[in-house]
Amino acid sequence: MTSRTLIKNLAALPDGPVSITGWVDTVRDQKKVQFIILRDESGAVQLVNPAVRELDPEGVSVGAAEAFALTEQISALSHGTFLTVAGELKHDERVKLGGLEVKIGSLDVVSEALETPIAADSSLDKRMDWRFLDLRHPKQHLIFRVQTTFEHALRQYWIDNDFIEIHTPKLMASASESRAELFEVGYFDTTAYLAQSPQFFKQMAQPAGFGKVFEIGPAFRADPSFTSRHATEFTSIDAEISWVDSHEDVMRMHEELLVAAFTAVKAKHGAEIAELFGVELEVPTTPFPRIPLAEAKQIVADHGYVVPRADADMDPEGERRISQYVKETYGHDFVFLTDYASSIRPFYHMRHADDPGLTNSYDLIYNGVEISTGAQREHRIDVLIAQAKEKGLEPEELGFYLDFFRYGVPPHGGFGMGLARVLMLMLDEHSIRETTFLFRGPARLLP
Ligand code: AMO
Repeated sequence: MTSRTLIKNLAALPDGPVSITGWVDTVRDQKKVQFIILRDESGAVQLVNPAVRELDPEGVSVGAAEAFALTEQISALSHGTFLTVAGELKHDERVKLGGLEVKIGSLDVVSEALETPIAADSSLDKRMDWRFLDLRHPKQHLIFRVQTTFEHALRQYWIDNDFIEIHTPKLMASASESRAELFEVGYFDTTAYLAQSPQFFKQMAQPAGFGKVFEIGPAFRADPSFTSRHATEFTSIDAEISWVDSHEDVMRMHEELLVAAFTAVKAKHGAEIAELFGVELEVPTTPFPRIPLAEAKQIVADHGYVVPRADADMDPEGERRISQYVKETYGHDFVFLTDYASSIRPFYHMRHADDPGLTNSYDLIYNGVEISTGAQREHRIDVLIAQAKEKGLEPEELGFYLDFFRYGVPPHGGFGMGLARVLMLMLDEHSIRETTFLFRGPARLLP
């Protein structure tokens, strides 16, 4: 391995020799002095070199040729070039960037960069074409550091609460959600489908006696929409727990989990998020407000917006408005919309015992956008088959899934939550393209 000191660790070192690596952010090539701002994954530092513009004609001054060559080398450096640098660290309060500077002794160009094809004001689409360069900025790095901390905190919560982590197959023989959004792939002499969610398999862990399970993994939807919140491949955060009395138990776990994850993100990155995104991250309080969907639609109607279809889900504008109402009324960024009509929920959602028109289910809205769907599942095989048939599904199509309910299964429920959506809303970004490492959409399979 190349021996190097991370730039963020320079501050703690005494003045003296250091070796650092990174890429050129900027070069300020002045007559008498040259400055390079060098970046690595941990930060940025100013490098300095007293410029020697002409070779000493007598050749008497020791090192003059080397000093001249170094000046020429720095003048030729392009933005994005990767370097190793050996030099002398000097703490100096006058230096704006971190109060220190490295006087360059020698510099090796490890990999030279062509002129960058993107600028800060390039379109999002162009930035996506050059995503590896687009990602080279502190703001983008922070998104994925936040993602790392967020996922780690989710896992920690689940480990502390006796969950088992599962990895379910992404090649399936049938749909797990609606048949409309299925990707087909050739699979030897038959057809396979990319998993739209781990729904069936996380439920399978229930008759397997696992109790509580989670998965963070890819999900695929052949959804042709070009909105800021839809991708054809996304990372889904899923959990499923046994012995729930209703969706209320799922919501309680869900909100506790989010509090744990937001607490961790705020503790580790709160100051940087405020600085780079201008967002004062709020850790939500529990319980999150809960509003039945029908009531939520009435509330937004009373405030002047009628959700276009009375028999459908909230539309994006409705979600935005109910969030705004919840923020003004309860001071909360999250709201569970509950008790969706059976007509707009999948066959596997349990229905109310006293009103089969409603389900034990919810959507979680955060800062105006749906981030999650959860529910108690129907575990009684005869009811499950009847509900599937009502939705036009034949039991033969669901063969293996239905077997899960024939050999003993506890009541259970869970949720699925889109990782990129949570990050987008947490950081007040405008598209999940910004909070996905490499976005996949109907018109994007590259890079
Ligand atoms: P649902 O289909 O609502 O529910 O998906 C759950 C969450 O996944 C995210 N999501 C998406 N993110 C980006 N692009 C998409 N095309 C996309 N589709 C969904 C959203 C959404 O809220 N099996 C159920 C969950 C469950 O009941 O456990 C399911 O998949 O954040």
